[in-house]
Amino acid sequence: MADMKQYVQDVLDLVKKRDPDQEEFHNTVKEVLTTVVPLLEKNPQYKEAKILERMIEAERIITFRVPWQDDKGEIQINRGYRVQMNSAIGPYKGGLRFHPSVNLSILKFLAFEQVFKNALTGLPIGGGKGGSDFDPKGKSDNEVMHFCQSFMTELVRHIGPNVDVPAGDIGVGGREIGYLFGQYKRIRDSYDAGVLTGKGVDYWGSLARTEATGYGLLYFVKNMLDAKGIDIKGKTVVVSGSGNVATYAIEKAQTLGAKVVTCSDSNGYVYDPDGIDLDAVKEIKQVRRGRIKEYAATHPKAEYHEGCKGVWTVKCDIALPCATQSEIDLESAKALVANGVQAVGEGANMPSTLDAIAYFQQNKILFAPAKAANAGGVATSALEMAQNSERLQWTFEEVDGRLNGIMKNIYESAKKNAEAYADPDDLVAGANITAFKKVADVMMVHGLV
Ligand code: NDP
Ligand code: 2IT
Repeated sequence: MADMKQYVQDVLDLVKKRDPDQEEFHNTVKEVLTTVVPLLEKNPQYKEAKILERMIEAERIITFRVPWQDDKGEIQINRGYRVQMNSAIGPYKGGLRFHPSVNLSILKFLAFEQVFKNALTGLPIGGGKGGSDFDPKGKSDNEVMHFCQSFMTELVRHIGPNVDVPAGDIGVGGREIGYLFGQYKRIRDSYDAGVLTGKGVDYWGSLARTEATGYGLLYFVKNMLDAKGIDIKGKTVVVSGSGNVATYAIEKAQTLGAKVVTCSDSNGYVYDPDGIDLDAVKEIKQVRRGRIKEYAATHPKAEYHEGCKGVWTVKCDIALPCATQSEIDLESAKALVANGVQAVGEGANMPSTLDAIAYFQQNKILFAPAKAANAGGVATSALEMAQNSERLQWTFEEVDGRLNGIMKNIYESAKKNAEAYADPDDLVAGANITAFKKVADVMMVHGLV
């Protein structure tokens, strides 16, 4: 054990030495590598083949200039990226994030997570991620379109249905995917529908893709609770975010009979003791593209609080972080545990810091890690690719049924490997070991590439 622990430490030191300023990337690599030590012990061939050193180095990283003109005629320059992390088990697959905070560290962390998440789905997709420091907030449709067209004019040469298949993430939804696809099609002069996922259902998008990440999160959490004999019905749930993942997590939680009392955006959160009125949230966020503060104006019993961190001080049985990375730090984890939280399910990518995860685990809180719990979105993207290949569209029920089955499989495989290699309830280790083994074994088969 000491030998492999040292090997992992050496690789972590290497990651830090090469890119000292990439903290988000360091953290995700640390989370994965420290939990796979027992697997490395049993499989010394991975060390001999330097699998870890290969996994931490992206196969390719592209950065590019994105020039565009705003509505005032002023020239704007953003930076675009695509991190093609690992293509062992399929074409690179993963979302695009448009947010001012985007940088290489964040995209490398997201791409690294994506490699293992995608392996967990059991579907043939490798891992990648991309995006830009463009801020869609406050921009007109026209400005968003011009930005997307310029972004795709460069990205087009790096992607394709069998090469790299982007989709949405923060700041990239149906509107952006539409503009990106239109420009791709125009430049390529070819209807390569499978080059992007999250498309509209009238142009080869999959039914249930919009709902998939949030629904999948609840399917996973339900599996985790069922195994402990806990009924989700009647439970109080705290959700952060009010975007794609949060909205459909709230929807499915409510369908399953839970009471969701919060949602948030980057300015603050609303607490509604009657349970969140999801139609109102959809109207504010999806139709008006407004701020969650507006909810309180039409719901007199609801309270709006400035600052998003306070959401974790609301008493609940289940917490579902669905906004962004590092939103639950140790202090927030302590507040949740002190208030009696029973389960945490990560809808966002890496929403809990490493010390927050450790605190949940020490306190025996059921913990559903992001790369397992939010894999329903990308799994359904892979189902969209399958539908595009056969030029057919499956029904909502067909896609949703498959999603439910995929989430059950992910839960069961993570649980099985937690039992075999770690603490039987440690789904972080279980998910990492399941995914790592699959990717590492295929990399071994492919030889030194
Ligand atoms: P959206 O852009 O639809 O929504 C993001 C939500 O999170 C908004 O409410 C936004 O508020 C809030 N948010 C964003 N950044 C911050 C921040 N720095 N601090 C506080 N709140 C913030 O994105 P998604 O719902 O698609 O993504 C949410 C999370 O889920 C991300 O971590 C993403 O990587 C992950 N994810 C998404 C998947 C998908 O299919 N879309 C699949 C798997 C994971 P505001 O409007 O103020 O910015
Ligand atoms: O983080 C994620 O898994 C996503 N943003 C979805 C990626 C995808 O290709 O559907």
